[in-house]
Order: sequence, then C-alpha cells, then structure tokens
Amino acid sequence: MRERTLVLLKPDCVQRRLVGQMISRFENKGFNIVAMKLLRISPDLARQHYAEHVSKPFYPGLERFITGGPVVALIVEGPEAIRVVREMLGATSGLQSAPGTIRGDFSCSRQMNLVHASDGPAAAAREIALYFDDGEIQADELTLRPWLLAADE
Ligand code: FUP
Repeated sequence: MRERTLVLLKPDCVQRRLVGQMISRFENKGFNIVAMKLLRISPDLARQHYAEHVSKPFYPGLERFITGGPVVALIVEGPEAIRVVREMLGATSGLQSAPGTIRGDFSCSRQMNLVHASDGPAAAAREIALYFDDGEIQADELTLRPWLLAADE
C-alpha cells in the first residue's frame, strides 16, 4: 500500500553535510520525494512535533537541539513507506541501531541521531500537516515507476 511519511533531516545532519547522502538513501530505495523544504524549527513547532515528549526530563535538551540549526523536511512516498523508512533509520540510539541502517552507519548518539521519521499512520498524517500545506506536495507519478514496482504493487 502506498504511504507517505514525514522525514526530518535534523540539525546535526545538516551541519555534518550529510543531507545529500540521506536523500540518496531514500532515492536509491525507490521511494519518491513528494515535498521538501529547508527551515528552522521554532520552539512552538518543536513542542507540537514532540508533543508526546514535552513533559519528559530530556525535552529541554531535545528542543535546544532540534531548534539549534536548520533542518530539511521531506515527505517520502512509497509502498509501506512508514514502516520501511523507520527500519532504514534503525533504533533511536546510534549505539543500538544495526549496521546498515542510517543511525547504525552514521551516529553513536541517542540525541544526535540525524533523521526523524513518523512512527505510524496517525503520526505521519499529523506531522505532514505540521510541515506542509497541500499545495506544497507534488503528486505527479514518476515516469520510471514501471521499473521500480510491478503493476500490482
Ligand atoms: P525516534 O522515534 O526513534 O525518533 O525516537 P523517540 O520518539 O523515542 O524520541 C524522539 C527523540 O528524542 C529522538 F530522536 C531522540 C530524543 N531522545 C533523547 O534525546 N533522549 C532520550 O532519553 C530519549 C529520546
């Protein structure tokens, strides 16, 4: 089933000049990028994005980090994209994520873990609406789709 998920290339990813490599991973997989922007997350947006974590002890540090520099927000689309992109990221901590995953290959931190992705369909819908208006999403079919997926996939 074709899904859309919200991906954030976090400030550590931008500062470390890894944006291109991260986008390449999603492109190489065959996923479609249907929206993308560079922005600075405000404290208000951070509280909305991390609503489930606002009352936790680590939240102030997390907010300082996520608002501390520009991020790249993307909508990634593809078959089972929500689950598959989460698996491409690996476990939250770079110390626990498997080699071959983004965090396993590029991070040894729990906070500086480079990339965020929605953790389920409800989160994806909520987070996409936080970062993008409908008019900013490109829904054109890729011309090479027949070479990426069978007709019934
Ligand atoms: P994930 O879904 O893998 O991005 O991770 P969580 O939703 O559990 O956590 C959100 C962010 O909070 C993570 F990117 C890392 C950060 N975090 C901390 O900084 N300290 C903690 O103790 C737990 C999470």
